[in-house]
Amino acid sequence: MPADKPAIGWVHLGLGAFFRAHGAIYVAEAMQASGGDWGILGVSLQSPGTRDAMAKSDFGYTAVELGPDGQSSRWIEVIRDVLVAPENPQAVLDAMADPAVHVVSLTVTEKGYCHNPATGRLNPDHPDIRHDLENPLPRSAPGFLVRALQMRKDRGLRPFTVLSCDNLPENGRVVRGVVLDLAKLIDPDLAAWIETEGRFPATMVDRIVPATKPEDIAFVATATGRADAAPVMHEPFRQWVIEDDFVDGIRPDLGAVGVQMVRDVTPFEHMKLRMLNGAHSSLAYLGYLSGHETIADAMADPALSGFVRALWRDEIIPALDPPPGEDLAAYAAALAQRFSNPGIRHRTWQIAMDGSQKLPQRLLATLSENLAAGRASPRLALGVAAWMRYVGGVDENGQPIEVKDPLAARLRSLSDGADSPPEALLAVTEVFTPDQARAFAEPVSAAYDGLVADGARKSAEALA
Ligand code: CS2
Repeated sequence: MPADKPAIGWVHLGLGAFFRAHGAIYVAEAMQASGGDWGILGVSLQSPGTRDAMAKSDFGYTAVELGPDGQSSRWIEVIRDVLVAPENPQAVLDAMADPAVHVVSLTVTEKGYCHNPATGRLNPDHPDIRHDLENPLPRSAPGFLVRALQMRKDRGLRPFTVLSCDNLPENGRVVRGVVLDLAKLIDPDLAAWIETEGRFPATMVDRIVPATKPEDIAFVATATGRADAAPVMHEPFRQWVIEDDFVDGIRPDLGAVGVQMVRDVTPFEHMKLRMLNGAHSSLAYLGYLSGHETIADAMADPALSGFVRALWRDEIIPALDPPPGEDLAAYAAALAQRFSNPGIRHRTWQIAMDGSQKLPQRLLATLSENLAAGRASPRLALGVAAWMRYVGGVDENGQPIEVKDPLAARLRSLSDGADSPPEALLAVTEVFTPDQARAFAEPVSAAYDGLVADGARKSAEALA
């Protein structure tokens, strides 16, 4: 690499398309605007695919913006290197313990936190956590954070800021909680140091970034004349709201490039998780069951777009406090446009993945608050029931569904063996709290029966 590239100051765990199309671009722009050594070291926690593809172009990549009326491409150079954790976990720890590194960000998806989604606490029986308790070379994201912080403490260094960029409610508090829970089991003094010196700002991240498909790679080669094995495809919109609480205040000048640096992320995060992601998951299950391949296809169907508009208006917005400067009706209208963007081929099947980890923050919190306030919520109940039909593993034409979820096998057997699948699934405590199971029994069972009798499309249309 030429010497004029910035030194590494930031490590990212879980280097997927989302971070490369969102956080990495903001960091690159912040360096252009205000300087600083914020080159990024990417870490893949599982497989070498991204590293191998990116290495061919010295870790530069194309970011393609897919607008409703056409595309534009940019070449992004901010990632300096990519490590594959299972190949050499020590090299990852050494990089994280480097004094020049000040921020470690994560996109490891909901399940990567090894926590119980219903409670937000570390699951000490998770196989990777059990491994990480007994071995100094970790496998899990919490394990890497704790062991690297331990090295920094032992060397007399300051901790790095831990920046969760996953779609979890209070993601800063969740990652802090799992790190502290694990550190306590390893070394209480370490846990006490992290508790007082560590910083875990909460963030709200937003940009629709469908998985890169083989035809996208071919498209980029034709459009740019450059063979790039790892381009990212994204919509024009982007938003990043960050709680401004970094270790010793050290961070790139993100505020200069449109990142909202705020004191309290919670209202932004509720708005985004419940309105964007809640609607996405509802459209994913109802859309898949209705035979729609992508979100844009589902939005082109008046039954589903009418359903989702009514879901926002009557069931989600009434339960939200608008964040400063945001108008929720306008936000919903903008979401409808973003979802309808025909340039974005975001598969319902992709969003349907890992529902057991996503449902609590996307749909269940709103449903419980509405029921407690006496607001009937047939659309939220239908979204939950559609998830139940989906994890049953058979579509409305009797064809198998390839369900991807850490709990897939258990959900399937509970559903198969039950007289009432909704009742059996409501008892899964990783997803539903006992109070929710009680409160949801009637509306979710009614919605489920409707799905069995009438199918997803008709059920949605009746609520459009
Ligand atoms: C989607 C999100 O895959 C999913 O579950 O709902 O990835 C969504 O596209 C992003 O959160 C948008 O910011």
